[in-house]
Amino acid sequence: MKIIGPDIKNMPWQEPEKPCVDAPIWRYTDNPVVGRNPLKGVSRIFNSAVVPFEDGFIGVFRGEQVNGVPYIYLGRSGDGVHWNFDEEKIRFVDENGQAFMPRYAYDPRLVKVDDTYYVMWCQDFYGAAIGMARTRDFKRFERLENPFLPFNRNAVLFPRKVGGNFLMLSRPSDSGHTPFGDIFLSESPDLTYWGRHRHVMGKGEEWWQALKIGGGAAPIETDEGWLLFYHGVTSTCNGYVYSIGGAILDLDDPSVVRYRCENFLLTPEEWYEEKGFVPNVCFPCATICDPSDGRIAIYYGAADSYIALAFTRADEIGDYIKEHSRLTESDREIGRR
Ligand code: BMA
Repeated sequence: MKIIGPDIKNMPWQEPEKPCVDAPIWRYTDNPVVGRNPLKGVSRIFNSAVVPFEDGFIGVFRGEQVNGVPYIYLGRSGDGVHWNFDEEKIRFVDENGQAFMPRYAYDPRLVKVDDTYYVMWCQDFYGAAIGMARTRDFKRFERLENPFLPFNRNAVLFPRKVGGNFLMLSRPSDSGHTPFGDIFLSESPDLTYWGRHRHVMGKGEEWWQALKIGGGAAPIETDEGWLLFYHGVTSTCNGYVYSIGGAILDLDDPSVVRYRCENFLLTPEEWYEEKGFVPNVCFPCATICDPSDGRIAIYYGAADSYIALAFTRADEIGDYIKEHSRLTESDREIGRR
């Protein structure tokens, strides 16, 4: 499996210390890369997204303020591992330059399409819904119309248009802790009007993803389809457990799932995943990839308290997903009823 996109030579990377027992994915040995109380007024940073920018990396970070309200903070890094955060949260403006701040904002994703960077997050729009903004320079962040009606979460744009339209995955939900949820796909010619909604994949038949799923990192374009790292959730007597799953969507019609791994790729095992504000959460929000040799770094929120990094290679993870693929009827269909 070959990744399609610009080479990123200086991406964060570490070879595995020992061979992987199951899925070919391994954690960074110095995890977590962002710890507690990272900023004055912010107790935890987690569930955040990064992209290559200029000579290094830049990202939008979910910062849980000490009053409990989450907002999005900008962070910069030379190596993708050590991060410096702006002390002030990102202040959005509307198209006329007037302040247009959401009441709260969390779980941001960050995706470059052509020469523009788009931020999507979850916010209050009379209940949990998707907010969206664009920037070219990471100085001015212009709010766009909210793409979807409430309630919805986990929106993530594809890194290029398909068939002339922007594509976005999202997970319709309720306004609470949502004990259900499938991934859907929507199209837009202009990022204002969204339609042609399609069902992509439902909660899985396997226990680890049997409650709900949600789009994670932006899909990675490969010669075999869109490689998607998503989160799958199960419900236990002691609460939800969030694991990372993998699927490959059709390149031309991503509402069709080509392969979907029946095994989780990563599940809470380390102290920073099992112990924290919300225990047992691995929540992927971004990847950085180097197409020249297939290296992939996955950024994931851990236990709603930290940011952690895991690594894999496109050909190895692609083979693992294909070898362990188990599709349902709703995965195979185009998702229109
Ligand atoms: C989800 C979101 C995520 C969070 C997860 C586990 O509903 O709120 O931000 O990581 O729950 O608490």
